[in-house]
Amino acid sequence: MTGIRNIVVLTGAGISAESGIDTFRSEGGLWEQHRVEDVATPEGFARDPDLVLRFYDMRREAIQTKLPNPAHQALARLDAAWKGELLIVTQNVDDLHERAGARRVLHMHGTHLNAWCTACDTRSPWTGPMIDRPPCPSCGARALRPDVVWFGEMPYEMDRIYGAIRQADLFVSIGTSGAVYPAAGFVRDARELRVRTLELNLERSQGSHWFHESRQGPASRLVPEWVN
Ligand code: BJW
Repeated sequence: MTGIRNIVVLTGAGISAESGIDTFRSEGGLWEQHRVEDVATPEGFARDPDLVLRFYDMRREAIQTKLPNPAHQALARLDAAWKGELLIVTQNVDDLHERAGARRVLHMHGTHLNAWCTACDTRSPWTGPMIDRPPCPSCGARALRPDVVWFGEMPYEMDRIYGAIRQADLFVSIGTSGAVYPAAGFVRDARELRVRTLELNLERSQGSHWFHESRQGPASRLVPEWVN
């Protein structure tokens, strides 16, 4: 990676697919089994909290049985070795980047492993179910929800992400369909700033044509090939 000092890596569900975690928009993916409006919007949660809490309880339990794959491990190696700036911006709510050993990770769509108390606005580490309406560890209110970003809500740490893209020499997108904004727009933001862009995805995505280079294949092969 000659001439590259600062890197922003965006990851999506495709990087965790080979760890056995369902993607959203692939055949048989989560959005074929559940209506987005029902389980991934604040309105859906207000209408039927039990449905939403069950959906997230099931996924929270499942991710804890999964393991990082060679793509997460390769990014963790890059994170440990890279002397310049590096930011791994993940849309994923699993913790497989961290469990592989990566440190410079930002969860723009939140995490399964936090509960957010809508009464006192505190986030607490959480691994168990929420369906039985447990009290908030901070204030005791029974007002917990998954700490994830639903449609219509503002993704986390956008200023930090745009700041990192402005400083970047290279933007790499891994395992994301490019269907969900604002993440889907990062490649165009990067191009406007004359940042080099690379896509690693199983197939061509909705945004492939925006990248300087797009490589197709499984993340477990493409990411180690790119990092090494
Ligand atoms: C592999 C692989 C392997 C498989 N190896 N690859 C009209 C125009 C523009 C925007 C909007 C619009 N109408 C509404 C909006 C806004 C809306 C939006 O984008 N809607 C679109 C549907 C059009 N966005 C929002 O509401 C966001 N908030 C917002 O915009 O706030 C205002 C704002 C404006 C400007 C700046 C800042 C803020 C919030 C979006 C929240 C998304 N939430 C979810 C759920 C999170 C919690 C949970 O997990 O349940 O996030 S939805 C879901 O999609 C999840 C994901 O992070 C996200 C992206 O999915 P991802 O990761 O790309 O997965 P897939 O399944 O789509 O793709 C997987 C890819 O991997 C595929 O390409 C496969 O081929 C590939 N793959 N195996 C390599 N082995």
